[in-house]
Amino acid sequence: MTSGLLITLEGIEGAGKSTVARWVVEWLGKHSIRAHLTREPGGTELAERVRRIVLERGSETVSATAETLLMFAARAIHLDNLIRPALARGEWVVCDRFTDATRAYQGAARGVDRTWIEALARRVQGDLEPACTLLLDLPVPVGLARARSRQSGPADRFEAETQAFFEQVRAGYLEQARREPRRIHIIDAAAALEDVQRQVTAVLARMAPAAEGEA
Ligand code: T5A
Repeated sequence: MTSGLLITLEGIEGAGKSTVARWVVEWLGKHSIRAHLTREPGGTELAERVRRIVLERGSETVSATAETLLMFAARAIHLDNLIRPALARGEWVVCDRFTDATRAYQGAARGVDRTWIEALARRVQGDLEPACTLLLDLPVPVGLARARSRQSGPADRFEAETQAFFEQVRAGYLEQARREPRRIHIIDAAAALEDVQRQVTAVLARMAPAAEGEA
């Protein structure tokens, strides 16, 4: 049996990751590829509990170091219990955020040492890397306006951050895309949803042989 592929979606708040991730799973299904939709931090019952811990705004300080360790703890649980088993069964996994988020948020924006992040990534992931990453890129004010327009409860620890913080996150993502242009595909996410879907289709069609010629 061939092993499945891991596709990740990245971007700042409100870029449209969740919307596009759902659409990617549907698109793959139409091309006879069974894919799991999941997210980070979270994705399994235990990892979702870690998500609540790392996102909630409580009275205690959560340092950038603690935040990084919690992200990788959730990732290790997610990999062991959902991602690796699915890939081993030959299924695809579509994940809303993965290690590039740690590089952008904890690395570029919080200033956590890049070498340490890469060492943790190697420890937790081994040689598993996404086959393809869709970086939904858009100006920060546009993303924040979209995110705020559909926000229901109080802001979490990240949603409460400043525009300057998210500019650093965006710059971190774009820098990562420059480092890995073959894996990370920059999608213009400020465009209308249909246009975003067209851009994503062009990438997916190169990965899913059954859909050749559709791009
Ligand atoms: N985090 C995560 C880290 O710091 N380090 C890590 O390692 C990881 C894994 C939670 C937080 O965790 C941090 C980063 C995050 O702050 P999250 O749950 O993914 O991560 O949270 P958000 O990014 O806040 O998710 P959002 O729901 O805000 O953003 P999405 O998923 O990008 O946006 P989506 O799809 O919900 O769309 C937002 C709105 O825009 C509309 C949608 O309909 C929706 O209303 N929309 C569009 N409108 C116009 N045109 C388009 N093209 C549109 N696409 C979507």
